[in-house]
Amino acid sequence: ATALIFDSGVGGLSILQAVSRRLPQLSVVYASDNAAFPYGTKDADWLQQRVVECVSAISQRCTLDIIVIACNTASTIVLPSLRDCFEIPIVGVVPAIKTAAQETKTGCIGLLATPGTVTRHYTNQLIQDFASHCQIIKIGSTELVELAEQKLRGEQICLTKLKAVIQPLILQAETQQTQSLSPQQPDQVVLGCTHFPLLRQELKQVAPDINWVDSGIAIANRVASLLLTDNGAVNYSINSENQQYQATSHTALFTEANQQISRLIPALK
Ligand code: DGN
Repeated sequence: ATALIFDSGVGGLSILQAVSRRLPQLSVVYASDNAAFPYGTKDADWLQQRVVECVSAISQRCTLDIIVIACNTASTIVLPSLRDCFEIPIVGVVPAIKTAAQETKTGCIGLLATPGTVTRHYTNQLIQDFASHCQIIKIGSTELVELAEQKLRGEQICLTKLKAVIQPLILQAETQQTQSLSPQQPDQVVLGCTHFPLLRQELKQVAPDINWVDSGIAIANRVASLLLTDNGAVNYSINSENQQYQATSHTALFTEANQQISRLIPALK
């Protein structure tokens, strides 16, 4: 069996990493629509059509058994159209609001995602359904997405830039600390963009008291449950050449990114 893992850029590699750990021998096609990067600022209707077009084009070139939209920005709008077009399982990645809302001790959680994701109806519905008892600080940032891309290109990351983006979360924490009681301090922050777990080390460095919550392991478990048979037998083929990279623009970056991600694995826990 072959899984497609799809994102606008390198963010989906954080999902690929979790999936590959759970199912080490799964054959994976990682596809990046880097010609249309970044997705976070694109119009929702345009994006919906674009993702369906890309996935359709890939599915004509390889036989797919499961599709993982490893992008929150796309998943919050495109899953119903994809399910209309394909009969194989479609797994989407959406912000782990439910987990953060369950884990918070302070009653305040953060959502760090793209400008698209923080404003989507889908996201607001998640908040209403699972976190209506929490205070939420939402930050939509394209800058962090760029920083993650830079990191995977092997470039130096500017921590001052990163800190400036997440300042509302830290400020909140610092203000509350000085007042010594902290019912509204964000202790759980959702990484609602698949690029952001790639910056986990830097985020921890800048805000060590925050627990950064992502969906990687949950997605890997979901993929495994869809690919493993009821008695736990492996329902996918073993393939030594089990990862390939495709992109709508040049692909060199992805070969590099893949090497980078191997080096990052210990840091990503
Ligand atoms: N990695 C994507 C996400 O999870 O939303 C979006 C990145 C982008 O293209 N802005």
